Amino acid sequence: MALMIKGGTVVNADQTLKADVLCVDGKIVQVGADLPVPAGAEVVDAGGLYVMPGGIDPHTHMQLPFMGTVATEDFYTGTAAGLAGGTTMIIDFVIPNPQQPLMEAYQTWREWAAKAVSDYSFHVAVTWWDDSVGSDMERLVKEEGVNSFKHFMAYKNAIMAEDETLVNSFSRCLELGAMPTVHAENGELVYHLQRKLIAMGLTGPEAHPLSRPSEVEGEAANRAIRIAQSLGVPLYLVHVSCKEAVDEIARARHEGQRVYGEVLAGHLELDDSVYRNKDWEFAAAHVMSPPFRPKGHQEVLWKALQGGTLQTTATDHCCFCADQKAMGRNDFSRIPNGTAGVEDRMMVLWDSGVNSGRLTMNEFVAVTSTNAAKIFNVYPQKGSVSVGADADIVLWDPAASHTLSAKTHHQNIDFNIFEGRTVQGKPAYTISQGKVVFANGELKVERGAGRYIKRPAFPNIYEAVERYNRTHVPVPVERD
Ligand code: DUC
Ligand code: ZN
Ligand code: ZN
Ligand code: ZN
Repeated sequence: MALMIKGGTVVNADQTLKADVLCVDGKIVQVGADLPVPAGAEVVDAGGLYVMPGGIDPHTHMQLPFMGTVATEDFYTGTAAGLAGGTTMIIDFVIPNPQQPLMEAYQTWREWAAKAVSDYSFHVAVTWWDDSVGSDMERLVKEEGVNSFKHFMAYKNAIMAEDETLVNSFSRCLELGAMPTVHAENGELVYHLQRKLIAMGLTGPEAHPLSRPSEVEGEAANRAIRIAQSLGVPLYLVHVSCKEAVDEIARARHEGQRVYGEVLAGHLELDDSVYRNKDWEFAAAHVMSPPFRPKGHQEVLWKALQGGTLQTTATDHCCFCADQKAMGRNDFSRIPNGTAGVEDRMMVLWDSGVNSGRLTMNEFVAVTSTNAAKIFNVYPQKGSVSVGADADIVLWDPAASHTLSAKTHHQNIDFNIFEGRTVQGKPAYTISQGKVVFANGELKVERGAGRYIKRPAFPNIYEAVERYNRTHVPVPVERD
């Protein structure tokens, strides 16, 4: 099957050029000016459009069982919504219960994800520790193509990783050539502050941000970064939401540590006033962790993304509807945490990033796709419009506008945190595996067409780490 993308402007992270793109059997086989159209090829007119690598959302939670309920968006509806927004790959999270074998949880998530309509991959969470966890990590890296392990430093009495788990798992990541990642919030402090606020009679969603202030994230970010430094392992921080965490990452990077940071579209755009809205349902719909931050943090996050302290953008897409949020009517700490965005992320980033002049188009591609592909080691199979890459492409119309709304979005949730916002710039076509799957506002997806993408361990980073360790061997003092 051949697809010719004719007359567009190819925008990659590293260059922009006028070129046609020929896709055959799911791969890009030619990029160049005035390519002849092979007999029988489908032709898409990309005049006036930007031909960019499809977005990669490195942080989603489809159909996650969490806080006594299950996220409404499943792998079918969620990957379809992603395609409608130009995102052609997600990296979701396998989250084992404490004491559950990692391999068992991984198999469950693989079964759930078999209905996905776009390509996907998995990070696996390490929520507890014994030697069997270390063995499962080895199998996941060597046999299953999992090269990143997530650690929740929050959610005490559930999935929180204690320091013992962090140290053992980070150390195992180093041995295996895998990337440790953290949700950085001090779960002990969150638990303490939640109980204190409730005892004071603060039971509504306005207490949610007060129970997880930015210093709680700063402490955990610093702790994870220092543990990674002590062990000599790289580290990726998911959903960096505040100045305190940005400062820790910037400091570590200035000192030569390999630390990476992700920011969510929501944290860039919204502030904590949403939690003080008079409408309980509106406020509760925004409950996610880390929470939206006081005004001022958003600009720090934008500057960190522009300056390279943060490299990737994501959504933490985790959908709970009003009936589920209502579980926390009398206690904000029981409101299921999560907000949506897999469909909205690229449009919001383009509108607030490119239209405002904060990001060049190339930088937009880097932070929505290429950097995630590089950090999670699927580049240039993903994150690049180039010969040999997967034909996961978005044809972007910079002139078209679109109003984000729960009334029209494809996400399986009754709320949109960007409700009513009109953005300029949106996908005209989304192409997955060389097929047009979204055009003129219509999805044409096939259940189960998405493929599980293996991500090999990181030889480059880890060879450098090993060389460094070899040249910095501690020497005992000779004594008589
Ligand atoms: N935060 C959320 O808001 N939802 C899912 C998990 C998380 O860390
Ligand atoms: Zn998280
Ligand atoms: Zn998450
Ligand atoms: Zn519902």
